[in-house]
Amino acid sequence: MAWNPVEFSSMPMIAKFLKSAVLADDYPDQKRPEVAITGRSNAGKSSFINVLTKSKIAKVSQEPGKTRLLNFFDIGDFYRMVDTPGYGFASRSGSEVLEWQKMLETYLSTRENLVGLLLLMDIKREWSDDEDALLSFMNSIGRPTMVILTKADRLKAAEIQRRCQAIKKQANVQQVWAISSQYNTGVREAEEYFFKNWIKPSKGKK
Ligand SMILES: Nc1nc2c(ncn2[C@@H]2O[C@H](COP(=O)(O)OP(=O)(O)OP(=O)(O)O)[C@@H](O)[C@H]2O)c(=O)[nH]1
Ligand SMILES: [Mg+2]
Repeated sequence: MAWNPVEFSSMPMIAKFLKSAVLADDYPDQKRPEVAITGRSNAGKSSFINVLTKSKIAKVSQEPGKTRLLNFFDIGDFYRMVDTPGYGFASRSGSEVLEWQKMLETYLSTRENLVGLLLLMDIKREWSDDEDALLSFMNSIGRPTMVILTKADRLKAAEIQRRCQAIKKQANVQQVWAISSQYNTGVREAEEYFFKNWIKPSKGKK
């Protein structure tokens, strides 16, 4: 692999939009490790990418469910972030849901440079069958997932702790991350975790 990871730095890395794709033939090259980001429509995926990169690169939706494509962003020189369309958007037709599922599952299961998935959900929502299906799918293909609880600024500290414990139990995971993109809390910690655990170790894999 033609890239040299550096130590994790607290400096935000410059982000560059690379391309959008639906079909595997249109994905960019696999020269860098990729971290995919998914979650229900309106979960805060694009806001998370923006705060991570201190930019406005990912569009924040006024209208939920607008992103219909896989959007690839280069983050610094080291890795890529892939913003995926939100799921669970009720006004979508059945065939649209199936197309979405096929697009996402194809990407997740065939992309060799995918190092892990960030599964975002609003901290006030309940863990649902949709999140469960995604996490099980990632487990079944042997790729790691981080459960990230967004919009933590809407709750008091004690309630954040309670929600974290409850979702850890429901999702059956060891750890969850509570963040606020609005106030930039918890975001660096989440990035540091996936950088150190997923991106750095992928050095020299290929
Ligand atoms: N209070 C609060 N609001 C947030 C936060 N993050 C996102 N939002 C708001 O939630 C809404 C949805 O945010 P997006 O980042 O567009 O969500 P998304 O998951 O990319 O949505 P889709 O692309 O439609 O799937 C916007 O109105 C954001 O301003 C947060 O940390 N705190
Ligand atoms: Mg979005």
